Amino acid sequence: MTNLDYYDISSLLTEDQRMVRDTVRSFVEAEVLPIIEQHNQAMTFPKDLIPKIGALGLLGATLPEKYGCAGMDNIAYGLIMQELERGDSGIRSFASVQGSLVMYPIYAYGSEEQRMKWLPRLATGEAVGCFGLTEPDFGSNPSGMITKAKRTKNGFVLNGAKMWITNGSIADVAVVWAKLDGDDPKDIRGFLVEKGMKGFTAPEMKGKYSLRASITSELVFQDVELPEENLLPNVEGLKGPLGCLTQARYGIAWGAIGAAMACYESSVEYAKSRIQFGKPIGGFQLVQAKLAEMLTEITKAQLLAFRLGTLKNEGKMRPQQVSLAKRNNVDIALNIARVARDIHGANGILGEYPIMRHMANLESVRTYEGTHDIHTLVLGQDITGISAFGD
Ligand code: TGC
Ligand code: FAD
Repeated sequence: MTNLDYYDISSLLTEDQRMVRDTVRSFVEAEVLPIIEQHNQAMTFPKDLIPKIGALGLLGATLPEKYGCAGMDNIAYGLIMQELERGDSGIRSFASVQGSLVMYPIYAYGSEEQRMKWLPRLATGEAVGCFGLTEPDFGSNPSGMITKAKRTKNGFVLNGAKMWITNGSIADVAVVWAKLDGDDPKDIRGFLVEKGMKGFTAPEMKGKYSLRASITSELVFQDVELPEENLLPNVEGLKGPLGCLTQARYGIAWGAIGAAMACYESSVEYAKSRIQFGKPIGGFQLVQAKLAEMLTEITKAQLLAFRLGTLKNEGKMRPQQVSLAKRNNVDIALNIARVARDIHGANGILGEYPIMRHMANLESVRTYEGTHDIHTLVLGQDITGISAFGD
């Protein structure tokens, strides 16, 4: 493990944080790694893991104990994401969506009744949630969304469609963002759409080469009637969904390090044992340079995530800092996965090694939660004060 903690970040962690990390690591080794490749090949999500992840307190882990959550700090939460994604990005995605994109908005923008109704069940995994922001024609630019809610005598009627929704077809509750009455981004509101509501369907999307052990669905709303109490009352405008994305992107900045660590670990082991030209390939300078580069980038990403977590714990973290970390850490993880594939030679394309699965997963991670280039432009705006978006 020393190699994967080159700057001894462990010594900066509290005992509780180390315990959380090690517990999740053991869980992933015992419960995720033995089954994940099978699910990846079959394109199925290991639903049996949901109650186990819930029982460990990993869902909505930073939210208060009053709602059945673990009340952890943000570094512990980051370490959870790192260790889950060391197993598979799909498992981390499940937990990210449930915690940061479903439980967080219910907690931050919901009524006390909504919190009490949903949070304890979402924390144990008894209920599953999904987050519907992206539409077929509005991905990077969610402000243009056309899903509409209209006010009626008893509440609202919802029409529209969302696409690329993680956990969609297994969700008991969908946090759905729609424009209420008007057509301006300030009209965007959050609604809780429940499984079984008339006019609501969630067909699963098939044929993915990435995040295959994760459920991705469409959400279709045809005159879905929602009672008044299913509106999230405490936020209006695009800052509602973007506020959730800040939470989830923070977790991804940590999670991507886990995928990179898995690829690096496998590469070191492979380089030490694979013999060519009469010696281990790890004895060749070109291979050593690749490993040195991987370790350097992982170490930089770990320091970045740790500092970001400290800022978040102090309430000082800015969304732009999250953009920098998500952008960098996913980028280096994907590059590391590609180099790892190269080091493994032909074996690198086999499911026997975790490389190709991580590499394919990271292609999605680079796109979702704001594409690499969208985060470049967020930083560009922060640096220059000039927005590259819109007119
Ligand atoms: P803009 O005018 O900049 O902002 C509108 C309002 O939002 C506020 N804001 C934020 N608030 C919190 N966190 C952030 N990160 C925020 N960014 C902006 C902003 O202050 C403003 O507030 P107010 O009070 O003035 O109204 O908005 P824009 O329309 O110019 O858009 C900016 C842009 C392009 C950065 C944004 O639209 C964006 O981030 N686009 C990317 C979309 C995206 O990330 N979608 C993700 C969908 S969910 C997903 O992918 C889940 S995958 C999960 C998994 O499986 O793990
Ligand atoms: P587009 O926005 O069409 O972008 C295409 C390309 O154009 C990208 O390279 C982008 O960077 C570039 N581009 C766009 N605008 C600009 C610009 N202004 N300047 C320069 N380049 C630009 N969404 C949800 O709401 N909930 C989920 O749970 C969810 N889960 C997902 C799971 C998976 C597996 C995937 C793949 C996606 C998921 N998404 C989810 C959707 C994801 O957030 C979007 O795919 C993402 O926001 C990008 O949107 P898009 O795919 O429509 O690409």
